[in-house]
Amino acid sequence: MARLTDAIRSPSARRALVVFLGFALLAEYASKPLTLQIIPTGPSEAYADMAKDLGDSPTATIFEYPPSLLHDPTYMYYSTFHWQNLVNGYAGFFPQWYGRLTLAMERGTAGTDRSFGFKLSGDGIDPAADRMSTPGPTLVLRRDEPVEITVVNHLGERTALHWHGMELESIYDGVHGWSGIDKRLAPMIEPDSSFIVRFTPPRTGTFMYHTHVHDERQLPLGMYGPMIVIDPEQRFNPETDHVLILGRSGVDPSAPNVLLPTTPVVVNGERAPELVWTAGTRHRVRLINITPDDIFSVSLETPQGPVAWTPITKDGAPLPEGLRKQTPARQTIAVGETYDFAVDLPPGRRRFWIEVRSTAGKWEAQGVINVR
Ligand SMILES: [Cu+2]
Repeated sequence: MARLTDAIRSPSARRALVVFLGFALLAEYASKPLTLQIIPTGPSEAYADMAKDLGDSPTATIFEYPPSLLHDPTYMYYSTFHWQNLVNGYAGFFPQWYGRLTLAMERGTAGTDRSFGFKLSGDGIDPAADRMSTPGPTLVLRRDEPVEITVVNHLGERTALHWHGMELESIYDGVHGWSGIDKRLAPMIEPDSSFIVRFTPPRTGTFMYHTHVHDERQLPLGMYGPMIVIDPEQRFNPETDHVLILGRSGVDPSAPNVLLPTTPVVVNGERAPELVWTAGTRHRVRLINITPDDIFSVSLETPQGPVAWTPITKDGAPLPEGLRKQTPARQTIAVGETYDFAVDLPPGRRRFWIEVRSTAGKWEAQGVINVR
């Protein structure tokens, strides 16, 4: 067990942490269990949120990473806090060409349940799709293809955007005043200003982007969205590839900065989504939890019990063959986790339900999947 008892107070301490965690990953690669203790201190608002999240047990466990990612021990540092899979970036190579996207954060009609959303435009995006979406649109990126995303803030309040689970240079990772190295730190994105983010996804899988400022207010207002990475030779097929992203929706006007226990749980932004899947083929389900603070039990139910699915990846890391076993479709999922499953549907019409419950069994949300 390795411990960092010093607070991350200075840029040089942060740099040391990057290197330390790089080596920590190598230790993990050598199959030694490893625990890190991280005590955040710092002036930024996001930092205060993180300190609050850590509470009395600021312990983070380093996860196992596929050997293919360990090109260089200084690449990344990777910690979980109680938010599983929080990646805060690495220092590595930076390609010169980028596919360009603009992700504008927009304010919707005042008084609506969810008044924030995103508009996506740029390379490969149909200009007709230029409308606000809450939660944000699915970003489909290709492995090893550099992308440049201009994040524009039209919210009328400060924000910052985190690329959850993605390995990227630290400064782009959206924890303002903390992501980055030395004096080059991630800025707060002020109203009517923008920040350009550049990265190259190193692996395929399911990720997310989300606000890293005032989570209890901005997340339920819709400041999150799915991000998936596919193989360059693959084509994304929305008919068989489905995101189920869990969040909470809306803020109470009497307490607009606080998450209330009554704030509804939503799946893909809907309280009761209705989906149509094609019969007689294999589907991929990408389960994401980006509520501010929930652990759920999610299942695909029929009156006779759950359907079967096969786990494929966890947090964007492919599962070893031994774990890819067909099992009843029930999964516990904490904040910040992603799970991908394969679901083989036989020919013929049927109908099942996405059921979201608290770990204590309380019903939270339900969607319908019509198979045709
Ligand atoms: Cu995150």
